[in-house]
Amino acid sequence: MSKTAPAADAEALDAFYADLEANHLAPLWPISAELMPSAPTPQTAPYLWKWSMLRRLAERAGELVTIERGGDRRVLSLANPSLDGAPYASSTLWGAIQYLGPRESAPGHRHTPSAIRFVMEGSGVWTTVNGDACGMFPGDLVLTPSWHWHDHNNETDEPMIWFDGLDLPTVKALDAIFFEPYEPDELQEVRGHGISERLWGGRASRPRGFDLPVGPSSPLLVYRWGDTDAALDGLLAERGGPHVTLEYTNPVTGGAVMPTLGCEMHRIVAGGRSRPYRKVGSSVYVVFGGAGSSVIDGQRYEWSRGDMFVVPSWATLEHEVSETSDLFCITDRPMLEALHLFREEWIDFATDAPSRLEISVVTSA
Ligand code: 1HN
Repeated sequence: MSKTAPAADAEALDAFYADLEANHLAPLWPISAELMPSAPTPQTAPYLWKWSMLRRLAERAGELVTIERGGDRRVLSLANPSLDGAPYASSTLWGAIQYLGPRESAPGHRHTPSAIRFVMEGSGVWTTVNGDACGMFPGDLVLTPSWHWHDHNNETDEPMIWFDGLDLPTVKALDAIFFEPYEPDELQEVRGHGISERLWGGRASRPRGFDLPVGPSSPLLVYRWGDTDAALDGLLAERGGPHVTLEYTNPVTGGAVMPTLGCEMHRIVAGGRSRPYRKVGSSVYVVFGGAGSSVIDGQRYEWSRGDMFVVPSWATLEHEVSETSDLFCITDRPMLEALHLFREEWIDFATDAPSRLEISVVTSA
């Protein structure tokens, strides 16, 4: 069958297309191939930010910019240059670094986007989540789920820097953003310190005899680096490497920590290489330790501690490390799984694709 419907003369067709446009209608046939590619063709491109640059500019923000009501947070977002100036790491994920100076606090608020904090530097800041003051130390993951009150409070004499990951671009695309400042005080009243950890932080245990509100997100708000580290060691001891992955889970469901955001930690042993892999959905990686490189759709990105990089949907990903390396990442996978849109595959280059021959090194300021 012809793509342009019944044959017509050029003049009549031009008039018809003009008429369509004037009436805010768009014919599918000229754009169907672009709308329906055989596999995802994301706007999001890979990109890598170096820690030395992130650290330097976060510190400068600390010197130059105070935290006021309204602005609320000293946050530098990873603005992927492929996204037309949007302050987003990928089309679905927000990634940023946040700097909180000595004796500073970031006032309480809540919003419908869900967030995670992954601590890069400094020790002892409290993020209070619905009245539960959660201590933050390097390598810890702290959750601030959708519509939970949260403030950050640095009672130490050192600055603190962490990675912020949010589902904000997705919630924005769904026109579902709500925000509310905590009032009248800047900081919440603290009900206690580490409440969620005492209730839910045991190994494979569930509290009985407590009045436990159950929501869609993990009731455990903090995942300590010591536990993550030990779990990765356990996986390596069991399987021998070179690459092990854990997903942080909601202890109630065993599923993702939040409905919209998944969190993972990858450990790749020195000299090791991961199997080439791709999945639907994007990820933002944070190098917590080690040094190595990742080949993303044929381009090599070299990284070391603190660097952050974006892996787009359906991009082929392969890590190669010189030192044993720990890569934290956030993903939109829980959303894709909930919608039955998730796919993943491991790629055997020997038989599947010849394209790996062309690898260029990307360096980034
Ligand atoms: C936010 O509330 C925080 O609470 C961090 O620390 C980053 C990015 C966009 C919107 C809200 C925070 C954020 C954010």
